[in-house]
Amino acid sequence: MEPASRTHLLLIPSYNPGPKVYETVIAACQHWNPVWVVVDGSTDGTAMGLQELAYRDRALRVFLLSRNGGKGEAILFGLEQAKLQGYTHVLTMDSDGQHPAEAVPTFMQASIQNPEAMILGVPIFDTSAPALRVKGRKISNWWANLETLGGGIGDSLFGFRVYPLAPLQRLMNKQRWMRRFDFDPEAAVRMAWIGIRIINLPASVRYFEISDGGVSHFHYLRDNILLTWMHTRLLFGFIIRLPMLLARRLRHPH
Ligand SMILES: Nc1nc2c(ncn2[C@@H]2O[C@H](COP(=O)(O)OP(=O)(O)OP(=O)(O)O)[C@@H](O)[C@H]2O)c(=O)[nH]1
Ligand SMILES: [Mg+2]
Repeated sequence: MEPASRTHLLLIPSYNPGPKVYETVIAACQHWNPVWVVVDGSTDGTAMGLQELAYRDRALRVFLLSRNGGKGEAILFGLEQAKLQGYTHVLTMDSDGQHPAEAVPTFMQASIQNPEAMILGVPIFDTSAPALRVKGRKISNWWANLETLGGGIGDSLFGFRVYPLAPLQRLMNKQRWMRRFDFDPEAAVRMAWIGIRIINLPASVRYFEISDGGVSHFHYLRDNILLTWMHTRLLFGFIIRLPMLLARRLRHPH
């Protein structure tokens, strides 16, 4: 087992991922220590199974939330606990096996060498990725780059990232958004606004067939409405911050 990091934590929010979560979490523990899973009111029996894994693996800790609060809410819970334990950075990873556990050490090293920056994963899709989702991301990325005045967000939706803990927790506590699927894009944009440097690193993504344990909770209509509302409020935030963003751009043209 890896010696435990005291600064960098691997945080996995999890909502009804099905049995795929076990191999995901086992792979995570092979590449990092410590690993925390926040079970976000799951009803698929994985809370029990994950607790059993945690009995056997001291690198793993499992938190159970009794009610489903959404991805962002589960991450915020993890941030609060992590702060109490003295961690300074978290790598967020999905529980459904889509993110590459083997890339965790590279992402953590990038963060250890650049602690003031956030490390954003840029997805490398293979042929398993649905075309509609790949196109949808381009729209979200276009908006995110407008909202940050070309701030350099490589991908706005990909949740495989290392965040400096304190600024992320502060900005989440200041407002009540970012609790569901709006977490990933809004976190990237708001962190860029407060001047957190961005480092983009490639990471492979896999989409699994349902027969192979693939699970998605992305509801096309519901979540596109959520994301449209999110970009609307970020656009207002952008307009208010435009003078600041322009001044910053003039000081540091890239
Ligand atoms: N959808 C959803 N995910 C949650 C929630 N709470 C925690 N999560 C976790 O957030 C991560 C992302 O959820 P997914 O449903 O896979 O979303 P996604 O990967 O953006 O969408 P796909 O590309 O369709 O898989 C997973 O690890 C979930 O288990 C929640 O309330 N809803
Ligand atoms: Mg997924």
